[in-house]
Amino acid sequence: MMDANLNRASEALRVLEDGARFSDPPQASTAALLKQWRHFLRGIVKRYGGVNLEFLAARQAAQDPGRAGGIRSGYQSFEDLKAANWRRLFEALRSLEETARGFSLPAAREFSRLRFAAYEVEKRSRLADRRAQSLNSVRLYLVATPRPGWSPERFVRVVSEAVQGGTEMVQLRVKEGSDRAVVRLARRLRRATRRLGALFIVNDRADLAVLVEADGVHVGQQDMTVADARRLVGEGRLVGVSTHSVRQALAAARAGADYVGFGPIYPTPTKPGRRAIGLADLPAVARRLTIPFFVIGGISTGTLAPVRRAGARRVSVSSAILDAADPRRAARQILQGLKT
Ligand code: TZP
Ligand code: MG
Repeated sequence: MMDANLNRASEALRVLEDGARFSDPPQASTAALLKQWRHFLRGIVKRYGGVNLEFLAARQAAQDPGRAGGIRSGYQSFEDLKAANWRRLFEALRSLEETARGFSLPAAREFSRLRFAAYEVEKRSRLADRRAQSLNSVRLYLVATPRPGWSPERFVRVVSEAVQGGTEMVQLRVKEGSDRAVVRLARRLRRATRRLGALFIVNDRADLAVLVEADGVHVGQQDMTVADARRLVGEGRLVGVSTHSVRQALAAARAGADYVGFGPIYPTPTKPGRRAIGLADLPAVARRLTIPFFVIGGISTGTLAPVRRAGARRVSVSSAILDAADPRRAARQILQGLKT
């Protein structure tokens, strides 16, 4: 049993390490940790009894009744493969723990510690996968700020039309007004986006994002850090970051952001006073960034062609949709421009 389960556990760890390494985006720190554990696992046995060779001598692979069973079912997805191997790891560690209780309590305790640590890492890794997956098909991200004089009803209607036109993610970006009014508006947008199947993000305020059950929070360079935002919204929600240079974009990814906004590419009235950065850095961002990036700032059907040529696949848009005579049509045309 020791031999079989040591193999089972370290093989599961190897599959999971590769799973983390070849995820999109790669989960480098998880891969490194799983590799450490694989070595640590062998070390436990060495430290408490050094009976590796005895285990090996007891191996009877040829007569193992489990051998005949073979492979009965396939995996539907990469996620299934990972989930199955986490289960295999837990089971093997539990079996090692139970078996070791017969000859070394300290070893049993180490197997148990490893199993509990693994529960946490599974959670971290699979939630990161789910967050990445939720962004996978998002091409058009509406940054929504109510216009002066608009009623909440009108604002929600315009955003809903944009979503019906194909907008897959919506950010509520309100820089003034009472918390109470912002929460009320956020709850309305949450309901509308949920009904229409779009992701919903709250700008700046991680606390409000959690409160209204948004899908995430978006922070700027002067707002709370990615780590702090993550601490508040948890691993089940997205954290996005506004970036204005390649360096900032790479730093955001390293800090654990799920996506970045990159810009402003063109001068924009939505962000007065911020210098446009142009297209020059886009190829580098496209090449070097492993998380999704949305170009932002002056994006409209008229500016899609050059940003696409420079490597952008996803866009954030505000005025070209909110101020359009027909927001649904505006969204549809931008999406079309991205896909053709
Ligand atoms: N951050 C950088 S540019 C920008 C933000 C919020 C505004 C984009 O708005 P528009 O109207 O699409 O240029
Ligand atoms: Mg901000």
